[in-house]
Amino acid sequence: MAEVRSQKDNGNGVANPLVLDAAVIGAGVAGLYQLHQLREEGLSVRAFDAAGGVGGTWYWNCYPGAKFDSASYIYQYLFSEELYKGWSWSQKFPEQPEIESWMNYVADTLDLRPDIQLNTTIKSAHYDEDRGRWTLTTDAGQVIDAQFVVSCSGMLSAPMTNLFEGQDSFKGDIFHTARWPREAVNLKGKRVGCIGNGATGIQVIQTIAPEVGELKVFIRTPQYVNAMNNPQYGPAEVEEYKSKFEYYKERLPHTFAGFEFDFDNGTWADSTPEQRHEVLERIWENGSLELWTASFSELFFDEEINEQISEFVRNKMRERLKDKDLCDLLIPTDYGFGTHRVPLESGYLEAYHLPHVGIVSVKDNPIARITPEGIQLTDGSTYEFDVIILATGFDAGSGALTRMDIRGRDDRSLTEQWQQDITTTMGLQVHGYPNLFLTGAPLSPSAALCNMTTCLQQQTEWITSCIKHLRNKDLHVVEATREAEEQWVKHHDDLANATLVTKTDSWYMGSNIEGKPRRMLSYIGGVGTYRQKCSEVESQGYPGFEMH
Ligand code: NA7
Repeated sequence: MAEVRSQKDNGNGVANPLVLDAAVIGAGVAGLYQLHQLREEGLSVRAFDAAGGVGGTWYWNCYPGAKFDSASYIYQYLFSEELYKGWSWSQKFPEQPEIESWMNYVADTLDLRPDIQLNTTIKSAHYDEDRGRWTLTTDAGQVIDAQFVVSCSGMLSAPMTNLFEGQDSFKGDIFHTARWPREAVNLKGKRVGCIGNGATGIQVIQTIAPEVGELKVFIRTPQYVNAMNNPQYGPAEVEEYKSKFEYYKERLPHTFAGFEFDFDNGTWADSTPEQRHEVLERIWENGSLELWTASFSELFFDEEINEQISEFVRNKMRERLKDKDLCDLLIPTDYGFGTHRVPLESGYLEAYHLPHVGIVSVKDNPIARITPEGIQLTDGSTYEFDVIILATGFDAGSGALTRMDIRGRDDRSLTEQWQQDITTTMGLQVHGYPNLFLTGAPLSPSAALCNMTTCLQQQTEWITSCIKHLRNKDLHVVEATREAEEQWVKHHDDLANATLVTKTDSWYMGSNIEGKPRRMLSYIGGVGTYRQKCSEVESQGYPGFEMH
């Protein structure tokens, strides 16, 4: 482990900064592995995280029912067989406490804790061109002087917590799902209002419905849902998936979305109606994200085919919903299946059959404000609650970065720049911000369309190789060129604009945030293709990245 120094003056007039080769922002899936890799390379490195523990998403999202939508055996680090096999999952889609424990297992097994600083929010990061180094400041006023900054701050880590007028006046408890209290919250018998029915809201609703006294769900946009098939794992199942370690390691990085499945069913166009039906039914029974990310790729491009697959899902939902009113409120008709994130669920639809659970449609009558007693709609109608749950999502992809004051060359501000347009070079760097590397950032698959561990491992490994390359050549600064960025943005947009995803409003397009530039956040060329493009850049000596 390289020594971390503190020196009197960093040459920038700051006394006693913590001097590092690399500062990693975040100690979640990406941050832990990035820290490990850079440390192995002999860099002095420290990871900083606002949370009180490691895990990132899996630390913060401790709301009732939080769980994986990726199978546990692939939401894994695959660089170490020992690490992979040293942990045994209890089921296919485990819940947050088990996932957080696994992240702690990773931190302990790799002995990362000495180089992780928790309860620390990075407030700003400013680049000094003369010195080729970054100065970071924390919420506690600590100053860090680092040659490299790697943001592992997460693509869904900036929660939309303050959305409604009057929120502070509410007399009961109000919780955003991503800021759920660490201590248990007693909802038994309480009157609960839940705003939001995305992947998060669905997990909360199906979990708390049986125990609360009353639950009203405020729905603006209904969701296509896919029933989860979640078997428990005993020793035989664990042994079975562990025996496939090499297979997953080879397979996952090269599929469309970093899962074990891919578009291997032929095309819709070339299949008979019977074959299509067989494929959809078989995949449906698997109860995973396969229907979305590995059934027929035309789903993303062809409106007619998308409509037929959407109708297949609608029919599955109709079979479970008992009355027409519920079908009208819960089954989407005005956008296509898979054009935004498809949630998995377990009993979500059935929760609405409980007599104390109801839906308030806020599509045409939006929420106006939160009052001391509850939620008031635009037409003046009010609903009284003891607890309000905000399952209202995130400023995705860019929010974690724009909430920091990041300034690159010539004092340019990333926050201001991304108010105009959100661009990156392969999601790994932004022109004008030398030695700043990104993970889980816009214009890469890890901004959304990926089994996150697959993509974050690839990105952090690319970053490590790039830093290693620089050091081997005795170079100090790397920056994506303007031309490379423009080319990447064009390539990204050409692919995105050919899809139906751009026609649907959601966080995938940034349209959940007022004033956010509308653009597809995630690269949709596929995880395998993206990886190949990144590898080419690396093997060709980093064309498009200026080094000195
Ligand atoms: P999402 O998917 O962004 O869902 C947020 C939900 O909150 C969604 O149903 C929104 O309705 C709803 N929302 C947000 N603002 C309002 C207002 N003002 N009024 C009514 N309803 C509102 O976030 P999640 O946390 O569920 O999921 C994020 C990702 O985490 C998920 O995709 C997985 O990858 C993990 P809308 O659809 O905008 O009409």
